[in-house]
Amino acid sequence: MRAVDAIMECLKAEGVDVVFGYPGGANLPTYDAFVDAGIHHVLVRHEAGAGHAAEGYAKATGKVGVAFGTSGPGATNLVTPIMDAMMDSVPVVFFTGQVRTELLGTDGFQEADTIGLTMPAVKHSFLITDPRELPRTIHEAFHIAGTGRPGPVVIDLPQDLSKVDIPYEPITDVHLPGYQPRTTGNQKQIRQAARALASARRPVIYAGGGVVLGNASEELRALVREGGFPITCTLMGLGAYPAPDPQWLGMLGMHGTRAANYAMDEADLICAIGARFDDRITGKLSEFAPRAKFIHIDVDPAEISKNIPAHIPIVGDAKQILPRLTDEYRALEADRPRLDAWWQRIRTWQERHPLAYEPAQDGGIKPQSVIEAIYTVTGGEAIICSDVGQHQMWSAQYYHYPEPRRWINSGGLGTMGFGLPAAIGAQMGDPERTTVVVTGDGSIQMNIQELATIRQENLPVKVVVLNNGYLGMVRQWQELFWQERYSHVEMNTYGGEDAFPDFVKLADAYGIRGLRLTNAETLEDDLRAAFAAEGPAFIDVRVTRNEKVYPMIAPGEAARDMVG
Ligand SMILES: Cc1ncc(C[n+]2csc(CCOP(=O)(O)OP(=O)(O)O)c2C)c(N)n1
Repeated sequence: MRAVDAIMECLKAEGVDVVFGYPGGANLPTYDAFVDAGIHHVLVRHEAGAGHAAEGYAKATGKVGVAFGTSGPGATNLVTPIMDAMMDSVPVVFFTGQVRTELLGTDGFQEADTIGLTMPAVKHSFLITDPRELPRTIHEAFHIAGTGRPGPVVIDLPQDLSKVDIPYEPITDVHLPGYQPRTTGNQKQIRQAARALASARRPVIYAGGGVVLGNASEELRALVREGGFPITCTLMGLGAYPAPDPQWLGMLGMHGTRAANYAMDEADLICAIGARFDDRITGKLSEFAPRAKFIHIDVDPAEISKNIPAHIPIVGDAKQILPRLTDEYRALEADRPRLDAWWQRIRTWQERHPLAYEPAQDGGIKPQSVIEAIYTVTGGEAIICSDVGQHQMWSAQYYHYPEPRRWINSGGLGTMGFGLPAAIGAQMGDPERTTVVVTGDGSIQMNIQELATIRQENLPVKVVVLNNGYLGMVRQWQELFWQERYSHVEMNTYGGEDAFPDFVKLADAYGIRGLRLTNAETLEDDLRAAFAAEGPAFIDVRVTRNEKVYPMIAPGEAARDMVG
């Protein structure tokens, strides 16, 4: 069988039902194989779209996403999603075409050193030199991408090798002696952690994206409820614990709630699960949680004590460790009233500092109110795919995620242009659920061409642009930290009729229903109608222009010094 046909067989054996990609000279043989493969291939309009769509699919389903691109510019266009998948631990296998082997290293047409270019951004990569190795390599790639700490794997396939005939047999067992993720966790350390939790007076559970990736949300809930602990999640962890819930403090970090950040500041014990103490969480590291001891549970040993020294490290899979931690804790029969004073303190912060914003004076639409309206209209049941900027932070603050995998965003790399293609993947992975893109007028223009993909696949994705005419998040920083010296952040001058592009017309050009919302009073009804109509929709919401995301830990400051 041709090597390229073997690729298709391997994909089917891995249970792949949809892939995203873009053809070119170097991967032409692979595209020939798609003709007969019976695999749903989605033709995106830019390879970055393929990579982010594969990420969105993986984030929504928990399965391994797949993206294809050709050599040279196709592969370099995949570099951003590869890095994005690395930063957010997203399992994606990227297939790149490569020039013929005799041309390797000659600066041949459309040649790029894909393995070299992506080396620091992958979990693993393979350059195929013997096509007979291809099937095994593909199964190994899926195994590596999806197990342990998930991540991107690149398979670079020279064009000539992809055309030869190879023997093909399905490979069911993958055995990689050098790759054995530790999953079970050390029982002694788990017991030690339970004891620490049982004696702490001001404990906080701090959950990250690892809980979502590890499908450990139920197990997290059990521990939090058993101990009556306060819980906060990172941006990546939203939905790991249901919001709103009395034990939920809201998100922590730069734009987290005061209650969550103050609780971390005063905690005597922090139990971090699948979280990496990112600088957006800790603020000034030397002043982060100065009174706390740390339990750190993570499947990746390299994360433990990377930023914060862990007193009780536990390497392993949260799904396996948390039930054992809960059992050990239960056996200790800790007395609950021990936490009464702590909860009283937390409740005071919550009452004093709820998430809130000023209503608009002039009848304009506040961006936060758009997120609240989306929450109401979708009953909290949608998948929200956000881009990067203020709208992302408002989507994190004002939409209350009841379940994991409903909140899809580029957390680590912070990639503008992520939201729309990610929604393509999410919608295909979970077709029954309403998928909403919340984006900004800046971010949407980074991958707006994927509207054509949405049209072609007839996906009922709803795109909501919080159009403030600015690169709002950058504007906010210039306003707060650069003495209002606004440098290149104004995207258009709406207020008059000269707003550009005209998103409604643009949507129309792509064959998608476009509408503009300017009336705060009818906002919710307008959104309800737009969401209820069949098919995709592109909704340009003109929001108040100078709004800021609050509260905020200023860069380099300590959490207790939050502003706003
Ligand atoms: C690819 C990329 N380039 C630049 C940035 C830096 N950046 C972060 S937020 C932001 C502004 C985003 O503006 P917009 O999408 O309009 O959203 P808003 O903040 O106004 O809600 C920029 C430029 C980025 N995150 N990604």
